[in-house]
Amino acid sequence: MNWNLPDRAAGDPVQVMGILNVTPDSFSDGGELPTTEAAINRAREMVAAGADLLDVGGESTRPGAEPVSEAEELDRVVPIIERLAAEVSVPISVDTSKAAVMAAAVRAGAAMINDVNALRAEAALATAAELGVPVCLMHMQGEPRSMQAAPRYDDVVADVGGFLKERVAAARAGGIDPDKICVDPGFGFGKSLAHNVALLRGLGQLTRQGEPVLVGLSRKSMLGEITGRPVDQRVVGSAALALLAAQAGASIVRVHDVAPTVDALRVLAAVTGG
Ligand code: 8Y7
Repeated sequence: MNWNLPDRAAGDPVQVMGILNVTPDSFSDGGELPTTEAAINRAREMVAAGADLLDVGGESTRPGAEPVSEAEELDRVVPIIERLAAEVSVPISVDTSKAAVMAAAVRAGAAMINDVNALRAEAALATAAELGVPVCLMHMQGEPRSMQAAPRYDDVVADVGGFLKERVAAARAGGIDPDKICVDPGFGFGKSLAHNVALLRGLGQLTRQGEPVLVGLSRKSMLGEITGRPVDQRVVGSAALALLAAQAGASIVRVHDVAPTVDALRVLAAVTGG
C-alpha cells in the first residue's frame, strides 16, 4: 500500500496508530508468542475502533528488555504483516531497528518503518531509503536494557530537538524523501518523569521544526508516576496525554486503547473545528 504521512501543519487530522505487539509477553502471561489468529483479531478490533494505521513490533523495547535475534524478529513479524496487509484496510507500520526486518516487512506489505533507533543501526538508513516508505525517527538516550538508569540532559527539549534535526538531515542526505520523514521525542526512552513532562510541555517547539510528529505516551510509566495506577488502569490518563499531544500539534498518536483515544480526539476536533 502506498501511503503518505499525515501533517497537522498542512491541515490533516490527527491519526491514531494502534499498537500490535507480537512478543512473548503480549496477549498472554505465559511467555508464549501470540497465535497469528489472536494477533489478527486484535488488529481487526483496533481497525473497527477507528485506528488509521497499525504498528507491528516483534522486539520489546521496554526498559530492561534484552535484544532479540534477527531470525526471531523475522519469525514474529513477517507472517503477521503478510496476513494484515492482505486482510485489513489500513496501512501497516513495522516497529524495528534492523535493516533485514525492514526489508522483509516492506516486502510482506508494510507501508511504514517505525524505528526507535532513528536508522542508526548498520545498513538501516540505506535500506529504508531503498525501500521508499515513510519512516519515523525516534529519540532514545542509551539502549532499552539500561536507558532508565540515570538519564541526563543539559536541556531536554533542546537536546532531543537537536538530535532529531541531525537524524532528519542524515536521512535526507541518505536519500529519504523529505516528505516521508516524521520524528518522535521518544517518551520514556532514557527520560525521567521531569524530562517527559518538559518534552510534552515543549512539544510545540518540536512540531514547529517542520516534520510531522508522532508520539507514544500510551500506558507508559510516567502515567504510573502521575496517577499511581498500574499499567492496566492507565486508559484515561493515556487518552488525556494523547489529547495534550494533539493540541500541541502531534500528527500521529501511537496507542493501545484505540476507541477511547478516537473519542478524545473527536471531542478536540469538535471544539477546535478540526
Ligand atoms: C514508542 C515506540 C514504543 C514511542 C515510537 C511502549 C515501539 C514502548 N514506544 N515507537 N515504540 N514512539 N515511534 O510502551 O514512543 O509502547 S515501545
